[in-house]
Amino acid sequence: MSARVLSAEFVTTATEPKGYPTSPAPEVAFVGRSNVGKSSMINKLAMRKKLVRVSHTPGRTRTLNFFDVTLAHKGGTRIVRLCDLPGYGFAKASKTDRADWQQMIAKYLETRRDLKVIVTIIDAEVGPTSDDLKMLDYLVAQKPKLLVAATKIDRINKARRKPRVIELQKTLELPPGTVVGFSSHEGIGHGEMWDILLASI
Ligand SMILES: Nc1nc2c(ncn2[C@@H]2O[C@H](COP(=O)(O)OP(=O)(O)OP(=O)(O)O)[C@@H](O)[C@H]2O)c(=O)[nH]1
Ligand SMILES: [Mg+2]
Repeated sequence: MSARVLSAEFVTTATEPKGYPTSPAPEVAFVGRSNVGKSSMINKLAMRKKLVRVSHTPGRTRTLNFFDVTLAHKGGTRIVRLCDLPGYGFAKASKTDRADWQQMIAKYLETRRDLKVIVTIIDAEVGPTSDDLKMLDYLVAQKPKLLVAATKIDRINKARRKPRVIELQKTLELPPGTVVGFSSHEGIGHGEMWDILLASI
């Protein structure tokens, strides 16, 4: 990994544009099914164990949460803002909750000017669910660059990890290099992810 995390801090929580952070910083958003491992991924990328709360009950994250990570990169310092979004496909959520969620996420993803990359997280072992595919269809039509993280890859046999990432990339019909194998638990893929993110913002 060519970058080194110097510090990470919570910035703010928001549900509407008027609550978004106002200081300029390139932003990366993390979307994915409830419980897929979004918050864990942000902790791993920030090199912090408890920057974001990781939940055992799905559907815990209900708002947009912003975090600033400062990195040493190529002799300079860069700040990247990470946005943790509530997960989709939470079975117990009410219809109204789902509609609120959709509106909150769509408004953010479609209007946020500083948003440079959207990381869609799928479960490496399970592969894309129908909800994931719907989300990806919607996201490829958006402006920011799209990256897919196949997380919990620690659950796959070591020898099968690389072929699985290539298989997922082909299934999703995405260009090579846009699917990254990741594990928050075993620390796989965060260097590669930072390299791609820093090259894209
Ligand atoms: N094996 C394995 N488990 C993981 C990994 N990342 C997260 N988990 C587990 O998956 C569960 C959900 O993790 P979170 O990071 O809270 O998931 P989330 O997507 O933020 O969930 P919501 O906020 O509820 O949408 C927790 O029990 C984590 O310990 C991983 O890389 N490998
Ligand atoms: Mg979460």
